[in-house]
Amino acid sequence: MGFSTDAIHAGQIPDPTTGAISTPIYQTSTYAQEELGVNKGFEYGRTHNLTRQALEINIATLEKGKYGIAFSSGLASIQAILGLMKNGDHTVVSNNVYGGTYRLMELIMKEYGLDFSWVDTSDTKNIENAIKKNTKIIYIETPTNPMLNLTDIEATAKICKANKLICVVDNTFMSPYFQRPLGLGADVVLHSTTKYINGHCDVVGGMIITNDFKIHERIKYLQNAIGAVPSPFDCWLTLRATKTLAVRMKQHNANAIKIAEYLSTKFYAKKVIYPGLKSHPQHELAKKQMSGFGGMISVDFGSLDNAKKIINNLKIFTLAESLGGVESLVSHPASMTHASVPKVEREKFGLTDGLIRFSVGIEDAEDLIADIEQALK
Ligand code: P1T
Repeated sequence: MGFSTDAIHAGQIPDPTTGAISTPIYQTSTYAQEELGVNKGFEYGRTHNLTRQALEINIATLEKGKYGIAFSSGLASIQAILGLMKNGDHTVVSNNVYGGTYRLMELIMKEYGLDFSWVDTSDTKNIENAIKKNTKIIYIETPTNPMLNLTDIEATAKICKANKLICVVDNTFMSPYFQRPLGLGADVVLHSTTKYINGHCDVVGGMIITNDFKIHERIKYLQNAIGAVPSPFDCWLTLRATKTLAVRMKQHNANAIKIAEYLSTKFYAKKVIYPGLKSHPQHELAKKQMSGFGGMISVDFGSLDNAKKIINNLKIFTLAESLGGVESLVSHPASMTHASVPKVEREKFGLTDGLIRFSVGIEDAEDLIADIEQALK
């Protein structure tokens, strides 16, 4: 089936009683059991929920994966992935990832005996060089948040196969509409569904997708054992949102191309970073492994002072954490999403105090450009 047909139909469970076309919100914490040891396969809300199951099948289908496992946030899904490791195991990670991912790995899980190496994975030689005897996982975010660096997924997956490692890809910035890492050889894909997949800034959620039965079994076990599950209502909202994922992504992409090209002509913008621009050092890789360039643009305006002035003067772009919603947002990564990454580490990969991140929404591009134009003035 095509992407939109799957998005609208995969995993949808019509109400068995009435045939309601919208998957019901099974808002229950537990299930009546007929007698001791006899039930309908549903025992407790943390373990089983049909609205959640519908969402898991839906998103797994969009990623062309067999299994989807839903979580109450993107970070909860990353925590579950780290549950594939044991005390003393090592992971190689992209040096630029979402700040919360860095915080969870380096500032929390390290204290529990997990080891991490932070390398520039845009050059896959750095990945090979960082592999140790105790390495278990190669974890890449591509494109990265907020520098939009790409990692070659196919090449990384090959390195993982050769070294018997698990290849994990955070696909949040592209969504399955523009990039499907499992088809390129990755073992595990994860999403902060808070972003493009839900796309309306009204749900926090996460999802893990895999084709590997053993990984699925372990993650499913952790989902129940740790208990960071999404509510039935959040699952229903996200399920409703995936139906329009294709149309939203096309519009995010079309708007972002126009805005990135506009910003590239502006003298104040020291550096405009967008994978769809020919000036992006990995534009060719972007064309190879993605079918679009997405809605995220990062721009270095040279100083904190310039960044502040522009952010404070934007009217349609709202200053807020998060991204990927229909409404355009702007953020200052150094003081917001990446504040837990030490300044010296941030600046190593170009995340300066003058950097602004635009999450381009699906409003009219002319209005968004006019908004930036008046803020620059
Ligand atoms: O916020 P949460 O749903 O827990 O997802 C965490 C996460 C994981 N991966 C990526 C690439 C992300 O961007 C995020 C969350 N990012 C933001 C909140 C942000 O504003 O960048």
